[in-house]
Amino acid sequence: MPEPYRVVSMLIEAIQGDITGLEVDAVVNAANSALAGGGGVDGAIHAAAGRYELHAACAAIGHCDSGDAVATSGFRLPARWIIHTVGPVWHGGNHGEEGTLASCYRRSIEVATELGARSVAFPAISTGVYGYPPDAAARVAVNTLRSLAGTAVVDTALLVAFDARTLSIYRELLGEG
Ligand code: AR6
Repeated sequence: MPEPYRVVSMLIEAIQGDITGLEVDAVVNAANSALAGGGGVDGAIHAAAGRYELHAACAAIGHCDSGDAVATSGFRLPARWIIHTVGPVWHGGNHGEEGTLASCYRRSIEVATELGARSVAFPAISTGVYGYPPDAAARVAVNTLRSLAGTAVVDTALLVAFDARTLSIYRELLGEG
């Protein structure tokens, strides 16, 4: 019989800052399906982790579907692992965007659990280049993470806002507003 996971609660906290500097077990990257690197948080993570090493690790994996997640080493980041997830491109909200975004958070926590990561930091997936409205995306993030509390070894999920507006949306949803 496998050991049951013992952690019964997951702290969900919002902070503002640059995700690349965080001392957590894993940072989540808002990647693209080709895992090819890009702008936004993906560009920042590649630059901070080491472009050459991270590009090679991503190329070895090759692909990640929207809503799925894969892991690499964190290389030069303080974080031990990078969990690459691919958010939905916003097409107005009637194209399965919410389900795909929820899947990003769920799969990232599942991958973190497989790795044994206890603290995981998430950027506001899809809310930059991919155009997902920040308030709707934040609701999906908070609701999905809350629904996963008790199922994972992850005991701390950090929602990392890059800007003050996103931070205030998270705070309000978390009841800290
Ligand atoms: N730390 C934390 N959050 C950040 C940082 C950072 N260093 N830099 C940006 N953000 P985006 P997406 C925030 O565009 O919408 C890439 O080219 C940013 O303010 O990075 O999922 C990929 O390769 C925003 O709130 O990701 C894909 O092609 C959030 O991170 C595509 O963009 C997400 O914005 C993915 O687009």
